[in-house]
Amino acid sequence: PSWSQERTLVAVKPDGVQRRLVGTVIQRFERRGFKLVGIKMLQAPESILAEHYQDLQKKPFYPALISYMSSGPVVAMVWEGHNVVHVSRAMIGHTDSTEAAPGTIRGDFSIHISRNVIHASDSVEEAQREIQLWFQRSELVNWVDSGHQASCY
Ligand code: DGI
Repeated sequence: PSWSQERTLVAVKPDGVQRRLVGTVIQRFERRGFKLVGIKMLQAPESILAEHYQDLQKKPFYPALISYMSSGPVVAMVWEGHNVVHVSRAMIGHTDSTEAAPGTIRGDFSIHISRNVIHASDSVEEAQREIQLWFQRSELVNWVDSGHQASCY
């Protein structure tokens, strides 16, 4: 088989941190077989949030979105693995928690679009842009998978 070594940006949003869901999120990504190559907790500055959500600036919910995302710390992560961008989107579920299927992170832990627990990049191009926005190159760790856990590699 051929394997893509994609990377994506995942962030546990302030409501997810408040609700102690950081470990659950990490566990789901690890169990799926993805590799954590960067992680940090930060109170996101508005400059990062404005760039992160640049496509939504004209939306009526934008001010509330920025205030929610600034309301407490987030845990930003970079995950690596085969088709990680696509698979992460499936794992987090529909943007609107009401439509998110049970078994997805939003479908299991959220009931409202404005408190939907987690972010994951929605395309390979967006992932590259977002990783550069949230992380310095030196903060990403290129560790080699020994094959102990991911026997399929
Ligand atoms: O990539 P997603 O997070 O799934 O969705 P997105 O990039 O379209 O929107 C970013 C975030 O903005 C989303 O996770 C929650 C919020 N949002 C999107 N649409 C609405 C919204 N919030 C409210 N209150 N109402 C919306 O219609």
